[in-house]
Amino acid sequence: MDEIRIRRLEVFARHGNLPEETALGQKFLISVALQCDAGRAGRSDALCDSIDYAAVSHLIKKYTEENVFHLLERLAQCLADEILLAYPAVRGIVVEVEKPWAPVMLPLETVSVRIERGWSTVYLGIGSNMGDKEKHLLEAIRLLGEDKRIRVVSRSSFLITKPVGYEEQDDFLNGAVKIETLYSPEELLEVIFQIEAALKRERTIHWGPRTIDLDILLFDDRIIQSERLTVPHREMAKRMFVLEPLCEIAPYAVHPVYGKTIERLKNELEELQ
Ligand code: A4P
Ligand code: MG
Repeated sequence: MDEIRIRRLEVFARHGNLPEETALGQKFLISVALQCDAGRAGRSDALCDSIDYAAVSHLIKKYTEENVFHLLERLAQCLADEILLAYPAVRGIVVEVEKPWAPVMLPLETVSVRIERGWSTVYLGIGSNMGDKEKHLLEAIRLLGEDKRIRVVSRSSFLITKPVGYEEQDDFLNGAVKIETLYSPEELLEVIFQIEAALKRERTIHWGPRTIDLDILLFDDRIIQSERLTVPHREMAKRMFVLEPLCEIAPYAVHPVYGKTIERLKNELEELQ
């Protein structure tokens, strides 16, 4: 991907863990690489088609001067967030913050923190089988879109499906949603729990009736297995109520464990049924 770079912008600010650092201030050198598509501006020669590095430099200077943090990690994270939210065309960013006068009492050139952040592409499965099911699905999507760190890109149509697993319950309404997010997978899971709580989901019967269920199906091409999270969703390849809506919006997304497209997984499941 193309990059626009700002190298070692000098800012005098007060970040640091020691009282002297916050009282006296010191020099910080800030570098960023903005990942974006420079092709359009390359053809049009118009600044409105690109990202104005002067404006970004001023944003960095103002933000760094006006805030005070203990850690360089925090400053780097906040700068990444500020820029990614202010410039939707920036897909990803590398931020490096150097502190050449860090009070280490040793002859070093500089200390620094370098981070990479960006928008991840995520597919969510959504389902409801209680009350006004369509309203619950639409409300969940609305709440996702209200979060500034989430952009809802598209959604499938909603399908009526027979319950799988615990069968003594009402039919489901299922769909799939494509989002872009600045959250990590664990953070996104927290957001999902909050949305489920807001829609009064109660965890009673496993695989049982629910006003809303949100599952992370795919998160970029990542494979995650932690205590709280398995991505891609463990059951997705066996479930037509997941593959059918997902195939509608992402037929060529690839399941990173099986190395197959969603369309192919769906066709294979159809043959088994
Ligand atoms: N968890 C692990 N990985 C993930 C992930 N990728 N996305 C953990 C979301 N959560 C994940 O989920 C239990 C725990 O899974 C969470 O605490 C999280 O840490 P839950 O939503 O609380 O419980 P659940 O939904 O009852 O269980 P589970 O295993 O998530 O069930 P599923 O897979 O969501 O299936 N039939 C039809 N036709 N349509 C449906 O939508 N849904 C289910 C539930 C069963 N039958 C259905 C449908
Ligand atoms: Mg679930």
